[in-house]
Amino acid sequence: MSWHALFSKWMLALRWPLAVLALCSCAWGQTAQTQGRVIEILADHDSRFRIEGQKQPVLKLKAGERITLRINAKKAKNVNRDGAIHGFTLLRVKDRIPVPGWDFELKPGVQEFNVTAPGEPGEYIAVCTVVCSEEHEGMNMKVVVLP
Ligand SMILES: [Cu+2]
Repeated sequence: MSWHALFSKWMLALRWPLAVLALCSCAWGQTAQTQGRVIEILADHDSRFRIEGQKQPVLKLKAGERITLRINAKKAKNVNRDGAIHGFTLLRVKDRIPVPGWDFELKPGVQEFNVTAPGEPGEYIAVCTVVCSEEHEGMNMKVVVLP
């Protein structure tokens, strides 16, 4: 048997295990992998964003930094039709333009999002996008992007 024939036979035998392996590693990458710092945020039942140890939470990031947001969401008063209880969207303060890749709906419980900080230093604000209670308009958090 030639080397080539042997190789083909070997690849044929391995194709399913390899496919399964590729699929698993892909799923793992999407669900369980965090990147960089993990920042824990509480989207609370009283329509406030909280970061442990901070009275008036300010999220400080480095421009272009890759992080994982781990957000624990607790239901306030209202639930969206799709089950979202809060939202989390990042806006640039000077023009309120949303930052691409930073727009999430939050379901009850803990969820993780891998995001990249804006490349442009400055002031940003994270706002809730679900009308979660009459306090909804005040549900926001300052985000500062440092050079
Ligand atoms: Cu909210």
